Amino acid sequence: MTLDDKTVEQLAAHLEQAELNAQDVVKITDAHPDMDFEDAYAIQYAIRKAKTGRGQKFAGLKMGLTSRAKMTQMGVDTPIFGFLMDYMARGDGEEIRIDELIHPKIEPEIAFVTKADLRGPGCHIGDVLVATDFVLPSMEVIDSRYRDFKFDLKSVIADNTSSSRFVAGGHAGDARALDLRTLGVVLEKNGEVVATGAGAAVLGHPANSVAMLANMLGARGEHIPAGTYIMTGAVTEAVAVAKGDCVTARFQGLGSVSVRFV
Ligand code: OOG
Ligand code: MG
Repeated sequence: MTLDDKTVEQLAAHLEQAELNAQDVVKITDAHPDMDFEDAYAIQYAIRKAKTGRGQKFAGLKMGLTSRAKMTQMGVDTPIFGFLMDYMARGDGEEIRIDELIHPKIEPEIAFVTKADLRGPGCHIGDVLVATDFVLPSMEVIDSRYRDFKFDLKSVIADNTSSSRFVAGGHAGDARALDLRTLGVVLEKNGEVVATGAGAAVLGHPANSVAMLANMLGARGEHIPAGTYIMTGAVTEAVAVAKGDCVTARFQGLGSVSVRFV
């Protein structure tokens, strides 16, 4: 840690205000070039604490930057994790208000729901498959609070990895019966295909993303509790959306999930 508690709290409030007011800000490493990864997660956890302190409910965890497509698009090369809250969730086919967001992008993701605790270090794909209740098609709407969606790893971790909205739909699948590596994903905007990918884009197998999350949490003395909804990271690059756009992600054998921006 290089930041004191007061600065962590101030930066958390600053980033959360940017989120809640849909107002972009300059990346925090500009003013705090020496901050480290511990500082970055401390700010993210302070935002989470502020939200739960106001009575909002924790809804799940997410991994980010787990695919080459995303790492290349954002110019960073290490997976990161963040959290999801109930107010970020939308149902399949529901609307997302664009005026509540800064410059949203959407990305298709394979989500896992666990039925047993997962603990690192040493968590691997086998542990994840045993502990998985089902997988679910989902999409994440990311909305970096940073100007022009430009950031470095520490800034984006502090900003809760750009988490903004998410939607799950389609039908639940059995992670052990499906070949999650070859599972194809097609992203459509207004009826046109805008991106395609397969599960293997996410760290070779999306279950590896859950294992990595358990190991990252394990290093902090935390674990993934049974019953956690986990988004494993975008299968394709993220696609910008505007008012009026309808977006559908089709997942091979698992149906589709849609949202509309109004
Ligand atoms: C960071 C969040 C990345 C993913 O699925 O890769 C992410 C960003 O790109 O703004 O959620
Ligand atoms: Mg994502």
